Order: sequence, then structure tokens, then C-alpha cells
Amino acid sequence: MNKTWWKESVVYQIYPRSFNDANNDGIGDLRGIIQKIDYIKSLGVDVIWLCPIYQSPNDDNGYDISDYTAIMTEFGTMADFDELLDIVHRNGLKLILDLVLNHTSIEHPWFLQAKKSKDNPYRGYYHWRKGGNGHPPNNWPSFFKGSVWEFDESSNEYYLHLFSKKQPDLNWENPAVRQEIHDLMRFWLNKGIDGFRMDAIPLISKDTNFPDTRLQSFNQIIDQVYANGPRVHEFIREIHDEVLSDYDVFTVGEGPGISPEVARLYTGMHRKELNTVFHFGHLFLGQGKNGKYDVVPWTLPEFKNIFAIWDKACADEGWNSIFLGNHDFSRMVSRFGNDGQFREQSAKLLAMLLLSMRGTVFLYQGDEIGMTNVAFHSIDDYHDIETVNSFKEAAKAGADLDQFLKIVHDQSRDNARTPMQWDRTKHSGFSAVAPWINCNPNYMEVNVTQCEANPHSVLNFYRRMIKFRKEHKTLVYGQFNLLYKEDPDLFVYERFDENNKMLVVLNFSDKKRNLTLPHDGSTALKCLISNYNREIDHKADWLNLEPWEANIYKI
Ligand code: ISL
Ligand code: CA
Repeated sequence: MNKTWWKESVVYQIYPRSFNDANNDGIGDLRGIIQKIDYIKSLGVDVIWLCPIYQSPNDDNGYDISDYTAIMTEFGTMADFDELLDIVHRNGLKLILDLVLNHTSIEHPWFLQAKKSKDNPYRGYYHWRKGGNGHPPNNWPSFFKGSVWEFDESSNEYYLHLFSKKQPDLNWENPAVRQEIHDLMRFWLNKGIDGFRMDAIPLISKDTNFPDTRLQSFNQIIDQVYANGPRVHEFIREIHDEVLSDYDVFTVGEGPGISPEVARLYTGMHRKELNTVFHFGHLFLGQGKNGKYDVVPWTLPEFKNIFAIWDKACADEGWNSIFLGNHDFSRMVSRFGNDGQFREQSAKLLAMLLLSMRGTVFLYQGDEIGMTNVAFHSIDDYHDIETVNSFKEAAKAGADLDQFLKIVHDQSRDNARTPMQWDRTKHSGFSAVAPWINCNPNYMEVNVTQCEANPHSVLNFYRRMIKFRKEHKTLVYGQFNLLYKEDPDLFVYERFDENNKMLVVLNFSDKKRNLTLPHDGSTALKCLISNYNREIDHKADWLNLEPWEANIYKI
């Protein structure tokens, strides 16, 4: 197994709009991040990933880019960016940017040109097709509801958009598009950034015959129609050869539809594509066939099995990434823990899971203090385009909207986009004025200042656990072995290499549980780290566990 810095890194994901507002206009910004650099460094993380900071009309909060080489006006200036990069490097940290290459904004000059006429040189930067008799060219559904085709009256043709109609898909078949992409990547790499998170990357290559699909389930359509198109590996390999091979940088591919088998193709060392990809198996758990707003029950054994399958997939080929939440999903403690009575214990348990698996670790802002989902009373308080469009569609279909709002409370991407909770002052210390999205009212109890004052806080546990991972490379590179696969409450596994063996025991339940150990009780188990501050070594062949107790033992 090759050892490299990015395998050992813990990445801290920042959603700049909601992190810290330095100029008090209600929107987080780059200078806000600069102000918090000491805080970020204090976590012990290695890399900062910024969600998109480029010029954008913000139909999808920066994931609709109108200028790839300019900074979003609300976030600051290029001088602010240069200063941020410099400060990050001076603090021994690295910075990666989020690159959205599947689509642009409709306000990007390429699209403005393309729309002008059928023979405009930029027309072929996007996918245009004729419809039939008032029907779009095919029956594909968009991620954000409705058809993937939007009609353009002046040319009597439709353009493709897998996401919102303000996010037209780029035509990667066109070599000029790929050349532009290589150039803009070089622009940022030459500034000295340390890599990219590449948005929706499995979707960039399409079957350009655009056949109708007979599949009914949206998640199946992603897996079988949208993701991993015919030329996707060729395009990514080309990025590697033309651009990335000249720099020592890290790449992580994002996007749904990547199976464990396909992950090996994207991340295999000899394939020269990406360093790692995110897998969504555990985050799509609980989604029915129609996606996020179609909620179905799930069990801990299914959850554990996903981790086991993915660890195995990348054990000898490629490299995993480990994350439990991001800006597109609910808060990890609300989703996988208990955000009520056991919020702190379960947030720490999840920290232990996150930081004791094999792969590059990604930690999302606010999770380190145990921030939770929010439940706004009115749909008008939600801003996310996916939430708003899903609500509109439910209204059109005559659904029970009170019931739907409850699903929004659990599923909305805005759960993870409420302002970072710094302290107890008005607007949670995020801004002096009302923020672009309301704060979670629980900021009075859940905030950084509170955590700093308590040595046993969630935040301080994260710091300890990150340090612990750094000191025990077995957790980064060692093998993974899942035990008690069918136990409905306990997630238990071993991590080991030639020199060390550790046992991780996580009680994912509100109940006390006991566990008969697979090991000989005559040798003492040394507890190395615990969310219940267990200090004693354990000499028996059983363990008694408190609700949401999480321990790592040396064996
Ligand atoms: O969040 C999802 C569904 O609810 C995912 O399927 C998500 O849409 C998908 O992983 C792609 O996400 C990325 O690209 C989107 C953007 O809206 C997301 O914020 C981004 O993470 C389009 O650029
Ligand atoms: Ca601001």
C-alpha cells in the first residue's frame, strides 16, 4: 500500500455562505474564513475544502458558475482569495477547491453565446436537441424535478440540464470544451492550490443518442442512465494526463451512481484518474425508489454492511473516502445519532466512527460541535432549490403538505446550511445582521464558545480523536474486519496491521448493552480512547456499554 499525504489527511469542508460573515451583510465570505483560521487549525485537520467560490448567480448556491476564474462578488475579491491561500499555507494547511464541470450557469458567457443562434461557435458547448410535437427530446427526469430539457423558443430546440434549468450541461464530446476546462484548472493550480473536489463527475459523459428510459425509479436512473457514461474514464484520464500529472495535488470525485466496482476504476493507482471518490451508499440508505423525499426505514446491519463492502472494494486497489454528512444531506447526528437526549454522546460516537475507518476523512463544518437538523415552521424559510422544487411538485400532485413539511425537516439540504454556531450572541455570532438563512434556534446551547469551555465537549472530543488517528496510522492504512454483522445496535470492528490491533466498539442505541468479546478474557483490554472517559483497562470477556458509548481498545 503506497503511503501519501492525502491518504492520511483529514479534510474540513467549508460551505462559505454559512461559515462566517466578516463584512456583516448576512452572507459568509472569504475574509470570514481568514478570521477563523486559528479555529480551523486548532481542530488538527490538514486540508480545507471550499464549496464553490466562483462568480455565480446562485441558483444552486455557487454550483451554477458564470465565471470560473473570478470570485463570487458576495464572497470577496481575488485579493481576498490570494490572502486566504497564503494564510492557509503559512499555517501548514492545504486548500482544495470545488470544481463544477458537468454544467455551467445559464449566465456563463459560453451559454449566452450558445443561445444566440444555432451556428454560433459556442452552440456545441452544450447539448441541444429538437423535441417532437411539443414534447422534450426524451423522458429523462431532472435531479431538481421536471424534465432535463428546457425549451429555447428562439431556436426551437431544447438544451439538456440534469440539475436545474439554470444549470445547462456542458458537452464534453466537444474537444474545445475540454480544452477550456483544462485551462481553467491550470489557472487555479498555478495559483498554488492543492487539489479539487470534482462535482458530479460521473455524469459528465452522456449517451448522446438520448434514448428514453423505461426505468421508473429515480435512483436507478442515476445509476444506470446518468452515471458512468461511455467516455467518462477517457475524459478523466485526459484531465490527469493534460493537467494533473504536472502537480502534486489531491482529487476527490463527487457524484451519485458509483458502485464499489466502478470506484476501483476511478481510483485505481495505475488508472491515473482520481485519488478517491465519495460513495453515497450510507447516505442514500433510507431513500425509496423516488429519492430523497421518498423515505423508507433502514437498519444498522445494512449501514455496517455498506462500510464493509466499500472497505473491501478499495482494500487492494484504489482508495476510499469516509464521510457521514455534507452540504447536501441532513446533519449526521440527526440522521445516524440521537440529536435529543444523547446528542453529545452520539455525536462523539460518530466522530469515532468517522475517524477510525480506512480512507481519507472528510468532516463537514458544524459537525465538530454536534450541530443538528433544523425544523423551520414554514416552507418559505427554506432556500435550497431541491427542497423548494420538491415541495412545489408535491403541492401540484395534491400531497398532504403538512406531512411533506415533516419530510423536509428530515431531508432538506438546508439542514446542513444553517449558519455556523459560534456563540450565544444574536445570529449565533455568524453575522451582525440577519443571515441569508435563519439560524438553528438551538445555537444557545450548541455553539463553539460553549464547547471551548468544556474539556468533554463534542469539539474537544473531535480534537482528541483527530490527534489519535494521527498517532495511530493503523487507523489510516490497517485492515478492517467487521464483527457481529447482524447485531442491530452494535457496530464493532477490528483495525489491524503487522504491528497493532485495535477493537472499535460503538453502541448505536439509546439502551445499555452488553457484549461478549471474541477475545480471551485473561489478557487485559486497554481502553485507548472513549466517549465516556473510561480509563480503566478491562479484564474480562464481556463489556457493559452505556447508551451511545464508543471505545477503542488495544488488543
Ligand atoms: O443531494 C443529492 C440529492 O439530494 C445528490 O444526489 C446530489 O445532487 C449529487 O450528489 C450532486 O451534488 C453536487 O452537484 C449538485 C449540487 O447541487 C450539489 O450541492 C453538489 O454537491 C449540482 O451541482
Ligand atoms: Ca459577507
